[in-house]
Amino acid sequence: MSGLSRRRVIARGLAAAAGLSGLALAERIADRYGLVPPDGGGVYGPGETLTYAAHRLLTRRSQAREFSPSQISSTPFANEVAKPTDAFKRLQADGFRDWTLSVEGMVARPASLSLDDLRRLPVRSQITQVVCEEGWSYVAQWIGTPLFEVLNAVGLLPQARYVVYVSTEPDTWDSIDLHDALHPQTLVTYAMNDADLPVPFGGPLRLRVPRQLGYKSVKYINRVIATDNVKRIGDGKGSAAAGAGYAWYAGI
Ligand SMILES: Nc1nc2c(c(=O)[nH]1)N[C@H]1C(S)=C(S)[C@@H](COP(=O)(O)O)O[C@H]1N2
Ligand SMILES: [Mo]
Repeated sequence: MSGLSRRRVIARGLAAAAGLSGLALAERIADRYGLVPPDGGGVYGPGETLTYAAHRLLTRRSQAREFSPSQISSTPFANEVAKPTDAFKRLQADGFRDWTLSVEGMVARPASLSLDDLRRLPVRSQITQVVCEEGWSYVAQWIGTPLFEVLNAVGLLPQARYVVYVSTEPDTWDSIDLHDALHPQTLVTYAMNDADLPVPFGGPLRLRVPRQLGYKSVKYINRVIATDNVKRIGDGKGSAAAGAGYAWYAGI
């Protein structure tokens, strides 16, 4: 059974067991655990809320699968990206010396971090799979600092519920809830397979969210924004991909 249909069955089972309609169950679970997708009760309606809530309940402590070094793909596939902007090319010509990650929003000490600043934070390396919604995947080693280390460094405020991350690629941004933002496998990644992260794979900086589909792992990030609400950003669906019809929550 595919992950998606398995989740549907689980969600239906939960609803049946509780003797509730989808909407009532979604609301009850969401209320109880604070599991509300940014569009909860809105455009996506109860189906999305229920899938998200059911998946979250079942995977609260789960880790994305990690692989052994011998399983690293010898020919990882870099998906096509938009042509780099002139601003990106200027930064690249200088070895990304001036690349910064701005950390802003609901944080005590907003900061602009260079790649060297990020390299000074605790390092984590993990071998995980990029899984594209189109059906292909590859395994690579990703090296960086957990997003929670960055958020701790700037003092995440208690009101924050989501973390938005923005690419230098126009109209490319996404968001995750705090569960994923603070998860130890969510990595601000600057290296891959023991080398600086190559540009086709998102260099110099990419957020790896290995517990969700590949499109949540946005390349070329230069802004991270902690917020309590994503409704006022873009078209209010929590990400550019969601605006284009993909699920905001893409757990695997
Ligand atoms: N900036 C940016 N990030 C992106 C994309 C993109 O087009 N632009 N594509 C996404 C999609 S759909 C997938 S499946 C993965 C692919 O990662 P890869 O290029 O390392 O295979 O990157 C994601 N991150
Ligand atoms: Mo993808």
